[in-house]
Amino acid sequence: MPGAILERHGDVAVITIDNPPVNAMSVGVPSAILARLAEAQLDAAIKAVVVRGGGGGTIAGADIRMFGKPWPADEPTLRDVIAAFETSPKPVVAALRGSCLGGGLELAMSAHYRVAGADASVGQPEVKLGFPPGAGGTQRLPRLAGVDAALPMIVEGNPIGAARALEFGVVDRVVDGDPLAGALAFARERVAAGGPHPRARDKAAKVNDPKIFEATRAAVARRARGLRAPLACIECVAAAVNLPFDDGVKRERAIFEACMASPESAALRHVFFAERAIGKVPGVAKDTTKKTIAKGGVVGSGTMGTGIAMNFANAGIPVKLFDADAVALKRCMATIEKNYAGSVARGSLAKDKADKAFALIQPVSDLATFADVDMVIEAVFEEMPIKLEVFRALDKACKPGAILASNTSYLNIDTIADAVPARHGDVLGTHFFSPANVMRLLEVVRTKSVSAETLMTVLDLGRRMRKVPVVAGACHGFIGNRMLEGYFREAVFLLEEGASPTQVDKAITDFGFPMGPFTVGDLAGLDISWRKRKAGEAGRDKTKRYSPLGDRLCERGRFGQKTGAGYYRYEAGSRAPIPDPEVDDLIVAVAKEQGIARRSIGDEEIVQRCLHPLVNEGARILDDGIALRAGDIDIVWLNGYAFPAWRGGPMHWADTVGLSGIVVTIERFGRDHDFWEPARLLVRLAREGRHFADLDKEDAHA
Ligand code: 3H9
Repeated sequence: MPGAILERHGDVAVITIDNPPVNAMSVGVPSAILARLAEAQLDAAIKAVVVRGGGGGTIAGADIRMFGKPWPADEPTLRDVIAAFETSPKPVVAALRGSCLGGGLELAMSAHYRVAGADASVGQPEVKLGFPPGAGGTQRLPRLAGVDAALPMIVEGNPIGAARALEFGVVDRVVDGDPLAGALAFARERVAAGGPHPRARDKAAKVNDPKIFEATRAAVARRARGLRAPLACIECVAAAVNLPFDDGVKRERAIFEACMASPESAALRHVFFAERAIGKVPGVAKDTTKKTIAKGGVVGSGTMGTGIAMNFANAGIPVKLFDADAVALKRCMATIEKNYAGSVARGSLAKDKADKAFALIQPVSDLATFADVDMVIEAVFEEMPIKLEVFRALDKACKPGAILASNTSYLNIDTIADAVPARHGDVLGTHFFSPANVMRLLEVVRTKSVSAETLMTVLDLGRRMRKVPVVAGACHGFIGNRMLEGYFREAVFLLEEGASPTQVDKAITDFGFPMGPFTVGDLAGLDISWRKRKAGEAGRDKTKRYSPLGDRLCERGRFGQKTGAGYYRYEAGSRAPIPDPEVDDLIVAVAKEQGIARRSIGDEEIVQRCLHPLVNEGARILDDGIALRAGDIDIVWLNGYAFPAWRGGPMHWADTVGLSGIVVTIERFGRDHDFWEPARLLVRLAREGRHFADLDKEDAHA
């Protein structure tokens, strides 16, 4: 039962919040804190109160699982605790250790004083969940720290460390080690000095830069397009400046409640839990023993190998980068050096850290040097015979038990594992996304025979590399790229049927993607998929509709941005897409050739035609067991394909649209178009009136 414990340290009562793992303010916690506080107030020997989080000290704020659910009528709330601390006749000192976030910081700011351990951090991350702080955070933080410091903290939601918090006036003292002793000493000092003890509510919220609100609004409009919560946060902080404290709190609460009820917040809360679920593999214990990855190896010094080697180095792991081609290897090391120099110049990496990481990458031209590495990631050409040859060579070069991973986007990883039968349990796929040192998504592809130990080790390594590792089963395109096929296919069909690249791209960016499919295609290079299509031409189902548009563009040398022309044209040195009449003519000619009568197409159809295939294929991927959860698919799309987070990912979005409506639309499109067959799982869920989220809940309770 979550609660709070009271201990007496001489004349100071210490209330320890006891709700592992993060001391969230779940049902039972506010009432327990209030009960302990009442005990302390009644005890005449107690002169002051210290409050802190149990375990590691973290106080993660309100219990996010409770949002959207009714709070029991007879249970006090966090706001009641805040009011009780603030009006306490005995001074209250918050002792901060670990992360003190959201309602945790709101609680701490209602205390008269705050003492933080040097490793503590404080923040108001609520905006990341789609709402502003709702228990006075937007009123107290600007009063303690000033608006110039508080506004970015609340609008961006990033925590700050103890030193910064001291500088801003959010905490009163920073101590080394456990802050309990420091908080006790501080409490006694304040008791000795006598009252009245300061309350955040009595201060004024000072503004240094008179343009700060205007500038922040403009920055939000640029960076957080489509998001309501950052603007709501600005409004709340403005209330701290313009209204008396109690009115500001009321204003904050009204805005908080409206935002909490928004689809944006539901989506972001879904993402919060989906992100935390990805590390859980059904049937595999979380504490499965992991292998030590102290030395890494990368085979292939192309674009992917370059990025992957940097990932090892960035995680502090020495890595050998192999290429038989000395010139390619030299070029790759120069690229890596340039990448690090770029990060230093942009200010995203300190020079000494960049130098340290670069020094961890050792170019090698002999695979025998891999004898001592714990894990190798192969990133050679995406062709099976070449991959098999590399794996056989690695089998000879590497020590027993070394993990051998293939960075493949499409190939059958089981066939690769079969090439090294003695190492079956040690082989799996690691699908990095380009540029591999930047993109956060990592699909960790299971073979039929991979061991739990290897799988959990690689998930762990992914996190060390600061990636978002998602488990995928072996199939063509795994999770993300398998879903992508329908998206691009329909986008091109829409051009033939009457839309323009600009119209399709705009409908998709209006939905919330940063770029539409044709801008993305031009950026990535149209020639890559063209080569793939040519290679697969013999196996293509000729009974189904096929658009030759992409081929025609490439035949004209229009490979995208790199050739100054693709679906759009580009001025030299510019990445801005310009509509091109030559492409419009080509589209009309191709449509005519295919016997397609062009018509006017609405944005709603564009969104449905491009995004319903994602949902449909996602349902098949779930049904086939390729993804463990619908939430995993969402995480893949948020981190690898820039699906707007505030829509929660394709599967969450589908839940909000309604699965039966999606089935109806798919069936309607199926009457006129090839490829539109509703997935079995989608039909079943729609018939049962259920959602993808219901499957994930079943999985979590299994
Ligand atoms: C709020 O406070 C609103 C207020 O303004 C007032 C309202 C009136 N609730 O991340 P981890 C779970 S809104 C419920 O893996 P870490 C998490 O799901 C809140 N559960 O650990 C996971 O569960 P499981 C504002 C929570 O050490 C487990 O704890 N606060 C909450 O890497 C471990 O989490 C935030 O937004 C929660 N608040 O990181 C802070 N927090 O094991 C959100 C965590 O079943 N939390 N869980 O998967 C975090 O940022 C990180 O969890 C934290 C620890 C940094 C604290």
